[in-house]
Amino acid sequence: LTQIASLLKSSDLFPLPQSLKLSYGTAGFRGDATLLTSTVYRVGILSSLRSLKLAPSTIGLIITASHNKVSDPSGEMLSQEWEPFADQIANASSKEKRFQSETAVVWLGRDTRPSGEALLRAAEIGVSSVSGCVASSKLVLDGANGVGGEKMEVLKGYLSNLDIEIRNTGRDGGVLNESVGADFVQKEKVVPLGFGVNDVGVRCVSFDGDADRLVYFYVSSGEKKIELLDGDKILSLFALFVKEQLNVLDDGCCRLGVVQTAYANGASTDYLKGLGLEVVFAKTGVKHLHEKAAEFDVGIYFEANGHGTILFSEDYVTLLVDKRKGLSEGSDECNAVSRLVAVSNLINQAVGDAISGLLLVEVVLRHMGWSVQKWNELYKDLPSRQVKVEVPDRTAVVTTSEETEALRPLGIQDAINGEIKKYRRGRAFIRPSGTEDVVKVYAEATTQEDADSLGDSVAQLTK
Ligand code: NG1
Ligand code: ZN
Repeated sequence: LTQIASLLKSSDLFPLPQSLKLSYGTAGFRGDATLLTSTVYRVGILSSLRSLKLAPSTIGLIITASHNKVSDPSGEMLSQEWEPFADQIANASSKEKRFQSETAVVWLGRDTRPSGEALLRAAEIGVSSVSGCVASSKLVLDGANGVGGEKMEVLKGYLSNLDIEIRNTGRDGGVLNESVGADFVQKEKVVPLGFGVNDVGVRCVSFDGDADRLVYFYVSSGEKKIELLDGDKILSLFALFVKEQLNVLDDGCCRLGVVQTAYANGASTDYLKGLGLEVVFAKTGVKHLHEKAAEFDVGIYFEANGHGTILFSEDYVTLLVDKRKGLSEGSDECNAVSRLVAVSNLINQAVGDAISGLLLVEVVLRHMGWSVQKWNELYKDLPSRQVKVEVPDRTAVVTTSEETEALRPLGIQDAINGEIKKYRRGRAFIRPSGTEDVVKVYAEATTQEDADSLGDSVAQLTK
């Protein structure tokens, strides 16, 4: 069922153009390149299915000017028996797809036309939506015209296993953090400059200008809309991975905890609690999260905006290293210990940074065999809204230690609670900003309209 959901979700990225009827023809589908993205995506699905059917066999999919060919393991053209399926899938609306899956292997190729790249990406998404199979695809980095892009250019030379393209390095005259970077992407939920319709489905990551935060995203449809994988989702990915290793070790003595702020999306908190994790809340600002995370053997913290890291206590790392000595090389337990020790070495435990965060996300996705779309499905964010309110004196707002409730001005929390009650899964809070002369309002609910409306009414109360 999860796989059907994943397939349906990815098919939303590539709706069938209206009034288009395609036929496999003599050696593939022909058509205008702009109309073909949705077809190539469906051919990707077909290729995966063919590979599963003939498992363990590799299928080839070649995208060339006006012909998109599927070739069988022998290297010959797709068996004629399968051509009707090719037609059906190419013309299928979401509801009609059925499949089973194990592991598919599909090799993709393309010619040198500029449109080939976007088509290849569409095929890749089709291939990987059928099974756990992931074409190990390119990562595109938005460097926010800051220091991170430059450093990644250097690091790239050492990362032979990671295909990474770097944009917004600042060399082409772009301005630091202006319509680019993690803060812009997380707050506006649109593509940064330099990204657009040619990137649909591609795994993308934005650093902020000083490269201490990161958020992932992919272009979902249209030119600007994105699916955002924010700090909460990075935290969830890391927590799941660490927990998986601890489960292998059956290590009840390790205290694993995650730290979030009031800005964490409610869906992420539910997800983490659902994993059986201890979730604690800290005041906004890395130093507060860091302090709380340090109380655990393994403490993972992230702000929704992408600041965060994993902390390992010295004692726990020593315990792991000792434990490894008694384990046989290559055993599940030994591998789990090695992975945890490797994570403790890879991640920046001083304060967290975007580069080590990126490397760990990439490693964990590779380990899970997940595409960015699959990762995104861990949970679905509740719609949220943030409003900044200018007030004569922001220090008049005093909150509880976790910033979820306002203690002053007297009576304001009751009024906020009154608004919250009007919405399903409503949640809202106000707090004085630590960096700007404003009071910040956060609201979330089950629909964007509700979140907007709750945010606006709480902002009215705050004025
Ligand atoms: P303030 O202005 O206190 O909300 C902002 C961010 C913090 C943190 C700090 C310091 C939000 C809502 N707030 O703080 O998370 O990053 O800047 O850089 O993103
Ligand atoms: Zn920063």
